[in-house]
Amino acid sequence: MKVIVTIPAYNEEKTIGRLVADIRKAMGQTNYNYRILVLDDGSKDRTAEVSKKAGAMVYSLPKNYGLAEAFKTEIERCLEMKADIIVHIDADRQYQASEIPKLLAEVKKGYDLVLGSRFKGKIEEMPLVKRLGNMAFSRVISQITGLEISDAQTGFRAFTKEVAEQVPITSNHTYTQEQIIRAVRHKFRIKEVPIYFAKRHDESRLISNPFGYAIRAWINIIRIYRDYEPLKFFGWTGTSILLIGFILGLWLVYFQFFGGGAFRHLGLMMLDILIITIGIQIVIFGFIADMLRKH
Ligand SMILES: Nc1nc2c(ncn2[C@@H]2O[C@H](COP(=O)(O)OP(=O)(O)O)[C@@H](O)[C@H]2O)c(=O)[nH]1
Ligand SMILES: [Mg+2]
Repeated sequence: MKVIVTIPAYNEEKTIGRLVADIRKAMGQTNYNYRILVLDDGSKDRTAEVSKKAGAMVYSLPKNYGLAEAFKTEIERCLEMKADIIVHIDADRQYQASEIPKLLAEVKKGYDLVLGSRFKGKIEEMPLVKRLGNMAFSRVISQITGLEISDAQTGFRAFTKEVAEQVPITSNHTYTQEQIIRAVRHKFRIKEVPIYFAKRHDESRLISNPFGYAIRAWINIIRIYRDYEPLKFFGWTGTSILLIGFILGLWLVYFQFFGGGAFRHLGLMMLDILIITIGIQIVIFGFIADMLRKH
């Protein structure tokens, strides 16, 4: 069984060396055959150099592609290197390398995707906006998958090569959630394990301001619904618009009989026809999108 521990890193020279050492220590106490791969995403500091010195293999992208693209590359590289199990862990030492064997143990028991859950475990510190964002994402994912997921955005997970091969990651905004949704649809076995989440000692690479994060989180939740529940998404939008058209139509009918004739409000009548047409079209979009939906 070959395990590859893979780390996405963007300008993480301060922590990556110690993380690689932590991983070697934790994995050295097991009898897995393992390798460590740092996916350096166009870092401008000494991330690659420090990682190599600490004993990791390094794959450097020529420029900064962002975390989702880096995650796809990680999976490709790991499969090329014939990994049986892939462990993904963030570079900033917020997740504990010492807990990797705990995740691997669940894979050995037969789970295909094992998620380190911060909310089931312990969180040293997490800003409120992020905490709420994470909880909102997890609720949405639980609802879509019908599986109780407490931490859909965790950056600490272990999965088998079958998950890596069969679960395509296509979106660039929600890859953490996408892997879960698609793994459920492929009938893979998923397990959450409580883990410890430490405070980040310098600033987040992903989130520079909490307000921007909150807006992006909402946009992404809407995109998840659009992509994975298109009939509900367009169906509800279209039906709401139809309802407005219907109410306005009722008022016009009332006006026709009791208020001097609807034709005196020709503009409103035309507007109502327009609203109803738009509503119907959006519902039809829903059916088409449902037919073409990403599985
Ligand atoms: N490949 C890649 N990794 C990134 C990028 N931005 C952040 N990361 C890594 O993603 C992980 C999580 O980032 P972090 O800043 O800790 O996000 P937070 O914990 O959500 O605040 C860390 O390992 C970062 O180095 C990026 O643009 N590309
Ligand atoms: Mg972090």
